[in-house]
This record gives sequence, C-alpha cells and structure tokens, in this order.
Amino acid sequence: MRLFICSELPESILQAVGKQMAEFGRIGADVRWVRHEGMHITLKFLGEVESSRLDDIRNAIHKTVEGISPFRCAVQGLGAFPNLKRPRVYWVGIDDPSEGLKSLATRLDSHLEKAGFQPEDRVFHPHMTLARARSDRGQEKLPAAFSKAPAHFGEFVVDSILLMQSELSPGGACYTQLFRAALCG
Ligand code: 2AM
Repeated sequence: MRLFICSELPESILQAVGKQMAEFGRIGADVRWVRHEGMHITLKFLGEVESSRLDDIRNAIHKTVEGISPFRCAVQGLGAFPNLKRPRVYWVGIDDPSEGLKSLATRLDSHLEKAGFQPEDRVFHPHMTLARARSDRGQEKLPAAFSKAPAHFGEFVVDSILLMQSELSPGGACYTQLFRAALCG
C-alpha cells in the first residue's frame, strides 16, 4: 500500500485557497489542480509499504506526538518547486513560527528510520500543493498571477497528524485516512 503522513487544514482555509485557485484556473495554464479533498501538508511520504509494517508505522507516529502540544500555523505565500522561473509544482506555503511542523517531521523521520524506513535527504518545506504542471503551456502566466495575488489564507491549529493511504488511478489519487494521532502534550 502507498502511504504518507500529513496534517490537515480546516475547511474554512481550504475554501479560501479554493476560491483563489478558481481565479488562477481562469488563466488557462496546463496544470492539474489538486482537488479540495486532496489538500494537506505532507510530513512524510512513505511510498509503497507492506501492510505488515502498519504497526511499526503507528508506533512511530505515537512516539512522534508524545509530549507535543497543539500549535498554530498560518497558510501564506505562493510559490513553486523548483522555483517560479521553472515551475513544476505550485504551492501555498505554511508559516510555522514555533517550528512545530518541522519538529513533527524531524521526529517522524527519526522514529521511522529506527523502524527501518529510509530517512529524508531533503530539507522539510511545509507546503500544500495546489497544482502540478502537465506541460510548458501557459506556465509563464501563473507565476505572474501568483506574485500579484493576496497570499494570506488564515491561521489554524495543528492538533493531530494522520496516516493516509493513496490509491492512484487515471482520474487522480484517492486518499483514505487510516489512523489519526492527537497532539496532547
Ligand atoms: P506534495 O504535495 O509535495 O506533492 C501524497 O502523494 C502526498 O505525498 C503528496 O501531498 C506529496 O507531496 C507527498 N509526496 C512527497 N514525496 C512524494 C513522492 N516522491 N511521490 C509522491 N508523493 C510524494
């Protein structure tokens, strides 16, 4: 099964971001927009994993949240990977002033590594993916619109993390929640 661990956002923020995405959609760049229900902040992508490893993953998640209290973040800033000059993945940024998300991602990586999973070699950049480029068509217009758009979508509290299953299909990925761990430090 294909798995990842993420944090979710309140509906009000997803609505605000969705409204802005609809505006960007009118620009006509050749991108695949992420569906509303597919929006989250990935903390760790595990990829294809045997179901026999689910207990190890759940344990690592439990250890990760142990002693961690809920914390505030804000959804703000628009950008692209690798950058706005060569955009492939368009995102909205997550401001993490207490570095709570960074800490969760680091702790997860370390507990999962002890359980035999490959650690990350990239710097953690908290974001929510909005769209992925399908071709080069129109990709110069979207960055221009990004730089003009209001880019603050509100604050929220991270109070749990989720283990998700991703099932790929031609119509896009379908995500199912498998397990939730509350931050209750
Ligand atoms: P992204 O938003 O940065 O693209 C489910 O696929 C989630 O796992 C996505 O939100 C995606 O993050 C993340 N992810 C991280 N690395 C990935 C990879 N190598 N392949 C697919 N998804 C990945």
